Amino acid sequence: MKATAIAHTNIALIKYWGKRDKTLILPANSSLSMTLDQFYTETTVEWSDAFMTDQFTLNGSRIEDTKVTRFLTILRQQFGMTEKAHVTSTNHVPTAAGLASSASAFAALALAASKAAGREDDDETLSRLARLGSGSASRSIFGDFALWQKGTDDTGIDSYAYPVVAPTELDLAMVVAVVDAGPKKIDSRLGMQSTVETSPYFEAWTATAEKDLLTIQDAFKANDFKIIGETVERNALSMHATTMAATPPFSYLKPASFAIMETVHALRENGIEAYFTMDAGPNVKVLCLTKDEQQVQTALASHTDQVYICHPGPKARVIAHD
Ligand code: 2P0
Repeated sequence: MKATAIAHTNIALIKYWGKRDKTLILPANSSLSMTLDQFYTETTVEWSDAFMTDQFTLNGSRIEDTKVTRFLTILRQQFGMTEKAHVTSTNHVPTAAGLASSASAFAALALAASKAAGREDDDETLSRLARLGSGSASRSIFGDFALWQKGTDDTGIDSYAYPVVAPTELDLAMVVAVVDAGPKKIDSRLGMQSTVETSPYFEAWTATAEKDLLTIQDAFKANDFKIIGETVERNALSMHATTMAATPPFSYLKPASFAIMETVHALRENGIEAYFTMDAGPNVKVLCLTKDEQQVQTALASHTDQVYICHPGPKARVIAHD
């Protein structure tokens, strides 16, 4: 009753921002992501009726994590089990870089928990399970590029991710610039909720995101990197605009984030196709072609000494089981 799984982080090119159901983690809009090769979580789950309580150890320290506790309860319901779990996770990300992600964490946990329970869940089922832990985790079940369809059913049965064919003629890279000096970020779950409840731009955001998703899928098929990049950048800024109009207003972006955005624009003016995106924190991720990745890295290195070149990464996988 024990298994170990690895899942990689993913970065949304078209963002998930806002839920239509908080309990089932059903999104207001569909999203599309790239899984990264560099950053991942490795998680071991053991189920046993000899355990009195669930236990969670992260990076070597025992901790209480309400999201993990809640998720284990959901998994027991889904699996029809009563056993408690001991969970051990290690995040393989640079320390204190703000890159540890609930996406890789809950995807690895869902897969390890399922395998340890002796199940053979398919990827669609695993994606739905991971979604119940954290929305973006639904996409980390898959490698390369994944689309999380929002679904329309109230039960969540049709809200899961699936793989998207990568642009066949483009070798994409994502260069991550870490800007993590500021105070603790606003939790993405709370930030999202505040946006849904108070931002007058929220409705416009969901409509825009659905359009951006169609645009980027067409651009993937057409191998049109300019359209892909412009859509990614516009979508990210649209998401961040919703937070600035919330009550109280807030932003995840810092002066250093804006400085890096300027650098990305300067790269484009010099003929290097590079486009930025930002999530629930100040780090900036820059989408470019692999032929330009070194030049992008050099440009970003003038802002921070933590710059990582990433490529499309593998799908979640079991690496050991009883
Ligand atoms: C995304 N983010 O699509 C978006 C863009 C942050 C900005 O998914 O409440 O941790 O656990 O479903 O997945 C971060 O939110 O939120 C996120 P929950 P999650 O990647």
